[in-house]
Amino acid sequence: LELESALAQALTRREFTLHYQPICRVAGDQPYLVGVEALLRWRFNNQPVAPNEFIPVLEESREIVRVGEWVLREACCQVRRWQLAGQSQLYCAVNLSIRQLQQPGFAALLARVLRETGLPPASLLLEITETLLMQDSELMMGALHEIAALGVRLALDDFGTGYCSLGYLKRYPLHVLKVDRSFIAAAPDDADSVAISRAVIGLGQSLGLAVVAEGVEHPEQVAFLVAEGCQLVQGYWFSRPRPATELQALFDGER
Ligand code: G
Ligand code: G
Ligand code: MN
Ligand code: NA
Repeated sequence: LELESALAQALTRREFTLHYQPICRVAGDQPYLVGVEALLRWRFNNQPVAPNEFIPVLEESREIVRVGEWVLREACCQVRRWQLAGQSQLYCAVNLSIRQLQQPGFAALLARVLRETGLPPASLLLEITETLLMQDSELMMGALHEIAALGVRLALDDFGTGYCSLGYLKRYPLHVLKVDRSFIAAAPDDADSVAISRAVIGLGQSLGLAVVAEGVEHPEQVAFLVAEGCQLVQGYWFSRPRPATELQALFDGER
C-alpha cells in the first residue's frame, strides 16, 4: 500500500524514465538496428525499483492507464526524434497493459499521440501478452482491430509462457511473435529448448508473423536462431536496455 501511494505521485514527481533496448536483424555480417523496446523504470527514494515489483501494483490500482499514456507519448516522441536525426526506419515497441485496452477510446488516444508526436503509425509496435488475449471479449477484439486499422502493428509478447490457445493467434490481428526468453536461454545446448524454440519460430512463420527472439545473450544463440530462420533478435548479446542518451552511441556506429 505504501508502494501504491508512492506510485500515485511518481508521475508528477517525474520519477519515471524509459530505457530502450535495441532489436536487431542479424542477416548479414553486421547486425543492424531495426527497432527499440521502451521499458519503464522507476526510482523511488533514489533507489531503482524492479519493474516486476511496481508494474503489477500499477495495474492493480489502474494507475497504469495514466502511466501507460505517459510511456506511449514519451517513447513515440523519442523515437520520432531518432528518426528525424537519421534513423528513419527505426520502430518503437511499447508494452501495453490490458487496463489500457479496456479504456473506451484507447484507439482515439493512440491516434492523438501519433499525430502529436509525428511518429508514423507503421513505426509503432504495441506488445501485448497472452493473458490479455485470453479475455476474448468483443471489447478486446474490437480495440485490437481499431489499433490495427490505424496502421499500428501488434506483437504477442513472451509467447509460450501463458495459456493462449493457438486458435487465438489466427483470430487476432497480430503482426509479430516474440519468443519468450525462457526458451532461448538454454539453447542451443539443451535439446528440449531447441525443439521448442524451433517449433515456435516455425509456427510464427507459417502464420505469416515476424518472429523476434528475446533474451539472446550469446553468439551461439544468434547462430542457432539464424540457422532456424529467425533473424530478429533482442537481448544482452547486442545491448541491455539503456537510457536514450546512451543509445545515441549505437546510432553513431558503435557497439
Ligand atoms: O524491463 P524489464 O526489466 O524488467 O521488464 C519487466 C517486465 O515489465 C516485462 O514483462 C515488461 O514487459 C514489463 N514492462 C516494462 N515496461 C513496461 C511498460 O511501459 N508498460 C507495461 N505494461 N509493462 C512494462
Ligand atoms: O516481458 P518483456 O519481454 O517485455 O520484458 C523484457 C525484459 O527482458 C526486460 O526486463 C529486460 O530487461 C529483459 N531482458 C532483455 N534482454 C535480456 C537478456 O538478454 N537476458 C535476460 N535475462 N533478460 C533480458
Ligand atoms: Mn515486451
Ligand atoms: Na518481451
